[in-house]
Amino acid sequence: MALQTLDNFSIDYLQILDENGNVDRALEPDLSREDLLRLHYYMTLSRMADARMLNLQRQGRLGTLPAATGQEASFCAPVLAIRDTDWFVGSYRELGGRLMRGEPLINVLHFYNGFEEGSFNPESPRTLPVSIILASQLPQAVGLAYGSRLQGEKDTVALAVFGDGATSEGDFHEALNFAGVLNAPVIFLCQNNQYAISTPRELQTRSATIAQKAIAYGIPGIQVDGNDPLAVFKAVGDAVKRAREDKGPSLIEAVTYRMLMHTTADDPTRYREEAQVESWKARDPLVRFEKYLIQKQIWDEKKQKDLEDKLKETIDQAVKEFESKREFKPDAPFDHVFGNSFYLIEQQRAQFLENLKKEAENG
Ligand SMILES: Cc1ncc(C[n+]2csc(CCOP(=O)(O)OP(=O)(O)O)c2C)c(N)n1
Repeated sequence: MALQTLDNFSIDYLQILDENGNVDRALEPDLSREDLLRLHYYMTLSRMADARMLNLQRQGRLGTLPAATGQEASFCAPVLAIRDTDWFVGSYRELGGRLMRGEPLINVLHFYNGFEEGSFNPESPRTLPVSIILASQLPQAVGLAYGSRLQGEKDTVALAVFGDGATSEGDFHEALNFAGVLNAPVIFLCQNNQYAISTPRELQTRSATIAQKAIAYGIPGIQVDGNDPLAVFKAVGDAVKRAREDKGPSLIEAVTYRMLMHTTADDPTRYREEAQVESWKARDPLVRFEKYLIQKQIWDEKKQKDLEDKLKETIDQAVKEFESKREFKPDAPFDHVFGNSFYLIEQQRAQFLENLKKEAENG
């Protein structure tokens, strides 16, 4: 019997705004001036806050933090495509996206200084806190999306964000499988920033793209230029529309680049060439977006300068406030393990407080 071909597949790549600011008019999303400026505001705030936090960390005024510079389009544009009533289920490299979801900058500063209080965001109860355990947030996103439907919310969706390294975790595959089988309204957004700490994308998976992993789970997958805010917005917007119409989950691979270190505890010069970093500088999402806004005649150099001055003040104010309040309950993390008090956790809390006391006594 002759061999039969059971299936063929192809994966699309989407770019709308190229490195030089040229836009494909046929694909250009119809975004209002207000939305475009909002997106630009948060991308710029994210870039400036990242730089400032890195300085604070180097001065010993902040703990370890992950650098977000270069990935602003891939984590801000998706937030523009969802509603406050949708779930945002991220990991730890979505600074501007979280700020867009209403997280105050001071919370970010508290979190990266080790204070659990930074995770508390009453303004946006559907934004989950930072998740450090890779891919662990993905099955939760499926549960939230599926659960919302079961509870009668007709058009709520969940946006789940993770890195390329997270796709090697079992949780990623379990989440995609469950989402497919349950037809859960989830958008899986992979920020492929080329590295998982020092592991390059090529050593992460033998698949030519991460997007094609969707095929195995029977859901749509697309690769987009992750430094093109218009392409990211369109791909996420299309996936959100499908999810709201009960057409199920999607996987989007946003191809981007981590311009700086993995975290402040990392030295990227040990595993990647400067020439590679330079080549990605030419694809900077902010430079490209500003060219686009200038072409549309809604932006200019003076507005840029005024915005940067204003954001500097906003950041200064948040840092000042952050540094004026440093006294927190040291055992706060024990409060949030379970909804109710649990004796084993209480035993550990008591031991932890006892140890702290001893340390203080011993100087
Ligand atoms: C389950 C698990 N294993 C290992 C780690 C340690 N770790 C933290 S970040 C990281 C790399 C993650 O890379 P990627 O998913 O590509 O995201 P990126 O940091 O590049 O944004 C690793 C291995 C972890 N946090 N969780």
